[in-house]
Amino acid sequence: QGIDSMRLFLALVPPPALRRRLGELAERAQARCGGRRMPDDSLHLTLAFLGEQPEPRATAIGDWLARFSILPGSWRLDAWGRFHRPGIVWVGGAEGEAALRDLQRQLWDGLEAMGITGRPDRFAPHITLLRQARRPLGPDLPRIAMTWDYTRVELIQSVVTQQGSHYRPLARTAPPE
Ligand code: 2AM
Repeated sequence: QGIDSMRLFLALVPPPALRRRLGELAERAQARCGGRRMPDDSLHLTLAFLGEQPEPRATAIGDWLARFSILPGSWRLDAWGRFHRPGIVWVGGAEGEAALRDLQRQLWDGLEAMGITGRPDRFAPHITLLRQARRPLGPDLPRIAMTWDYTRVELIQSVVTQQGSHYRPLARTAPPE
């Protein structure tokens, strides 16, 4: 990671009350599955992972995002899930996913118009709670019933350090019209 390049992504960030509830779920999941918990203040839904971008481009993306406002939506969280290779344990849900897919598509249309590549073939909306979990999900995990009402997308820098990565918000979409 060079001094003039930044690792960036676009994400929805849960409001503090939801973040705390997700943090409690992460604690329960870690007791069951092991692995490393995402810090509460890092919990998010990635809409677009941009990878390393030169600093002037980060500024251009931030300016573009600030001129853009999104259609607010609600995502119903009611499911546990797991990606095998990196031992990721996540939460998500089908209700409200279509709107997230539309949002992801719209964001990538704008990013591609700016010359950014990396649009994924598939998009599986999820909130990562654990990484490197070794044990399987089990029936003793709590039932999830939460609603995430979102109104804006943030541009976030992932600063990678020896202690892990931490996230720095750089810009956000305009308030909904
Ligand atoms: P994850 O939570 O499923 O691991 C910041 O790193 C965010 O971007 C994380 O939410 C991570 O998703 C996602 N991310 C990291 N590297 C990625 C990659 N190579 N491709 C797609 N998404 C990535």
